[in-house]
Amino acid sequence: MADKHPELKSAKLADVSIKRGAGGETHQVAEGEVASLTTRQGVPVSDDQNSLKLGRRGPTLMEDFHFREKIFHFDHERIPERVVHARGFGAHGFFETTESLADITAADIFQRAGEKTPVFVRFSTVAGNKGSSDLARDVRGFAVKFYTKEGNWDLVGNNIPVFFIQDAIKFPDLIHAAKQEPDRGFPQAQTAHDNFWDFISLMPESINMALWIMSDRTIPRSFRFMEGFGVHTFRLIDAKGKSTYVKFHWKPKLGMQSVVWNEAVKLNGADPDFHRRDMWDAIQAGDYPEWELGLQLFDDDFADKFEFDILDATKIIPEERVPIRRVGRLVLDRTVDNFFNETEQVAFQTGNIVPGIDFTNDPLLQGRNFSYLDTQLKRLGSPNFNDLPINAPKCPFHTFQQDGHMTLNNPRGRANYEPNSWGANGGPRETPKGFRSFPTEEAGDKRRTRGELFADHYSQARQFYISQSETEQTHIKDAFVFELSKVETPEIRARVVSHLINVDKTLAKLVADGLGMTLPKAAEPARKPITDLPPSPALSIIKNAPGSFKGRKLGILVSDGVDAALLTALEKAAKQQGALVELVAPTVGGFTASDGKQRPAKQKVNGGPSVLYDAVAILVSAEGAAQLQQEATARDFVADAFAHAKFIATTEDAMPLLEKAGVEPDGGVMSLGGPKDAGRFLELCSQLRFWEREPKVHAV
Ligand code: HDE
Repeated sequence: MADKHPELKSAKLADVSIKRGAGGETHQVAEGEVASLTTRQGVPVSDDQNSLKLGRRGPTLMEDFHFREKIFHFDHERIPERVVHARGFGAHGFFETTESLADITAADIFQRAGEKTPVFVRFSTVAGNKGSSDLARDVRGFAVKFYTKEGNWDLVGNNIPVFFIQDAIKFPDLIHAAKQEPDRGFPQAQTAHDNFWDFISLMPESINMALWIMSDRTIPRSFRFMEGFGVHTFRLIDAKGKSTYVKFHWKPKLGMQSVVWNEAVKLNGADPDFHRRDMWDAIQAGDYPEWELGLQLFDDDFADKFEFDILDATKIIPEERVPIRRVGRLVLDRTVDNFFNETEQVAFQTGNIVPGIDFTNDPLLQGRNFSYLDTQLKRLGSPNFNDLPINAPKCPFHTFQQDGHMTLNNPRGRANYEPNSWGANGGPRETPKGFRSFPTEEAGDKRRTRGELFADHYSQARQFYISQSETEQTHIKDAFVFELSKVETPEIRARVVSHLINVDKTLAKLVADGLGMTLPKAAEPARKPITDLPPSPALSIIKNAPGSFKGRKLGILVSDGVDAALLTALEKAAKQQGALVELVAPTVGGFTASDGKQRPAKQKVNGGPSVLYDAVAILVSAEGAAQLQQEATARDFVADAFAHAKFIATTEDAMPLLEKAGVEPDGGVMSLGGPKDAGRFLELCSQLRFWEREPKVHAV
């Protein structure tokens, strides 16, 4: 990988020392060439260790401009975090158009197959503050900025294709209810509290989304293993002005995968940065995360026939009804140089669209178009935030906008208005190729109202539920029981269950049983639910498993005396599958394998619990097993892997540790007779989890 900071190359850490002179003054010594430290004015600094004082033990002097500048800047380092999606992680990459869509849209980005457009993508959680943990049960943001040749297009989506509310006017209420309760300032990054479920239970339009957020979609294994959605219906406009409706989908190349709830809870402690680290590591290792862009294209005829309103963001169009056409790929191949510059200062806006793409009247989207511009000004503090390199278009741009805080790009020359009569020196002019809104005819009374079909609140929630595998249905039930058990007001619990009865009676009954309450009366539906929508298998994660362990991580627990040939064979087999391996040992300094060779470990056992891995191998020697049996963290390593339905490889020597951890060997536990079995174990791992075990261990 190219060195991003060649100027620092010659200064190795060990080469730098701080020498303190007899008078307390210091100077830094570095071998080789390094840049001199200066103030922001470029004045070289001789001493960055001591403020300027009157006398050796005297007061600090006001004239110390270097100290004043340094502290002033530090005091102003923070900008307001995003009200929602505060915790995020971004990366650079490209979008490659794989199929020309010239017959459907004039958007420049979709004209030429094979063309690559630079992108910046930011993934996020919604509810937690900037410092919250990655594995919160939450929707994930999936925001993509395409730097196209005709301007920036932002597709600011989520990893769930529906939303909680139908009208943007309810967004502040939704977010207030989800975030910390205002009197106490907690709970952080979780919806398992009264206010959230109070709001949901009073807003039946959110019930479809409630099913989605209680599913495994909200605890993804990492950003690399989740889908993304534009959510709203947009328009594509061709060169002649014809409109086609579109819904945008991102399909992860490695397939979808989630963790189980008990694992998520433990991951938040073991590695609160689990998702951002995963993305960073994958890109650094050259395993570039990749998605395909899929389009669902349809016309007014379909929209008129469809059971739901295509402007209602609480509904999907099942893939089985309108198939997905894959037209491009998104590859993330570069980590940021600086988190703040790029990930924090990136300003996405739904209003950033380009010729050939247009909005619809989805009332949520309309409200978003107002909100994002507003929020960026608040966050970034100047109307010139678009001049930050991460936000500026990569195509030429010319406006008559000028001045304001932090101006970098003022118009050149005399003309700063239009029209003007300065001819060729008069600055930019309008162009017939410029953006044109699709000319829909709009008429009607001015009212606070919604389309009639928006009143259907339960039909698609039911469709989502019946589309899940049995394991996933159990997870949904368990998640409702978990969250509602944290709700202290019994009436709120009952109100949520009263809605679930309209979704699926069995689910409602199971949740009520889990809460130890009797089944309440069903809520009164605003519109009669449709109960015969067919299942949509595309909505299940497990039914669409990739059948590969590629991109996943195998954790191998080792000790002195580990069988070197077996270890090497497992490492090789994992590599062949495109999986990563991490060694976990009693000490991070390493272990001596059976061939007498000393090898380093990546983790000490208490810092590398099995929740960090997708499958584990316990290869400890007989002595290692005897020693580790005494350690709770080693027993947890094994017991958790078992409880989280992971595939476990073991040896006869290691078995006492497994027994002590309560493992009862089943089809997901494989005893390795020798190196020849390594390949078979990795094949087993391609099923990702041994779900048959789950009903027996029931780790929820
Ligand atoms: Fe957002 N949303 N949102 N949202 N949203 C923000 O903009 C808002 C909605 C989404 O990585 C804010 O820059 C309103 C749906 C993502 O920087 C803010 C409504 C979807 C991100 C805002 C919605 C999203 C945001 C806060 C209701 C999925 C993070 C900071 C109409 C399709 C982007 C910011 C990033 C961020 C407003 C609903 C996705 C306040 C008013 C639906 C991925 O402007």
